[in-house]
Amino acid sequence: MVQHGARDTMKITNAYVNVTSPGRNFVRLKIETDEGIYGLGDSTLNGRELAVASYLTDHVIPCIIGRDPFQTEDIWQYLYRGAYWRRGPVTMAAIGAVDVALWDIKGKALQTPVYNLLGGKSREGVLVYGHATGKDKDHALEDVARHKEMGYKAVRVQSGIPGLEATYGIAKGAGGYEPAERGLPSEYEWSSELYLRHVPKLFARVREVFGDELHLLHDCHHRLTPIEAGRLGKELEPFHLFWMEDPTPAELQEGFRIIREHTTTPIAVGEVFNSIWDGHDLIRNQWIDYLRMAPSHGGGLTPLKKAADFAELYHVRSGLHGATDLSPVTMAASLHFDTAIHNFGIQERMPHSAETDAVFPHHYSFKDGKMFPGDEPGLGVDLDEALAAKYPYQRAYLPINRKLDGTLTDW
Ligand code: KDG
Ligand code: MG
Repeated sequence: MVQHGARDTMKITNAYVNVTSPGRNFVRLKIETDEGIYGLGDSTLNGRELAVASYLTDHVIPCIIGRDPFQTEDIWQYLYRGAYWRRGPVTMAAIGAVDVALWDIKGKALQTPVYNLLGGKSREGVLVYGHATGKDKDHALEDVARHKEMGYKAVRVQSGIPGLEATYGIAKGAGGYEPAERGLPSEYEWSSELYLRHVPKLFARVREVFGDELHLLHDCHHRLTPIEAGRLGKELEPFHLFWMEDPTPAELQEGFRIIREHTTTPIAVGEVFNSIWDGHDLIRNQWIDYLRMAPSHGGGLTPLKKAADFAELYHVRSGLHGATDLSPVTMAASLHFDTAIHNFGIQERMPHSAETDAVFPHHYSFKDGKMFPGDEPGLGVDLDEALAAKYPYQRAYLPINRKLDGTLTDW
């Protein structure tokens, strides 16, 4: 084997994209090298998968053949600066897949898990939160109890809202919900008035039944105005939430100042960010507490480490997005990252289906409310290509949400 120290330069010889749909769509990049080592990246962009697949196949892969896969920094800058058209979810998901695949290669070549390349272990196991949902308060409470039994120490709680037919983020049958639905986008209805009336009652009940120990989280899915979010945060204060997520859309970063001025409920934001610049003001003004950008959407591990180090200066911790549209490759990359960085907060865990897990065999695991990346060299995740080929892409979208007067919500 080539010694990687004073090593010969390894070369990228081939790369290709695979779109597979074991229950839901995933876009996976494989980068191969002249030493037979390969790396995997995830560029799944929920509802826009084929745009990223084309961006990679048609525009990125031809530019990386022949390069040294150890040059994670230079290749990232080459793809980011070199494109001229910076940022945006499609570009950054594509760059993110390349970057994560290169860290996987580097770890395998050096025979060490990726967390060792990011600073080494800062902790044994990372605290994760699961999703409890129910069509009403009582069903949500049952699901919280189920999560406690599974060992979770932190649970996100969402429930149907009295007066609204259906709400995004609530499981339709038994088990969890799936963010994207096959076919053209379905539509849900929304009323901030009904929602704001309901949520404090939900959390009052959860605390009454489960006491103070359990960490509780809640996702507003960007639907409130800043002043409405301030009101909700204030009303939730007696139930001391771990966080209130995406209270308002973050394009107007200074909107968060209003929320901060009205409540001490901690705020998490960033699952739709694709660059540190999306949250730069939020962080430096200390308007948020947790940054949710994940490696697949945020351009890879290279920029995410910089974002975490910047956030650390302002007491902002990580809370990486981990819904089912982030493939096992991203889950593995996130767990290595969470294990290594100092300002880790919590990691989202929405378990993948058995079909998905079979397509992406992996070494990470869950026990007693924590996840562990495993100690395999690289990321410790693979793709069963033959099995993946049995699940061709199927059109699927995130749903659309309309207010009761028919106009669209922010999301
Ligand atoms: O693709 C979007 C979903 O991942 C997102 O809606 C799920 O809000 C979500 C979350 O917090 O996991
Ligand atoms: Mg969310």
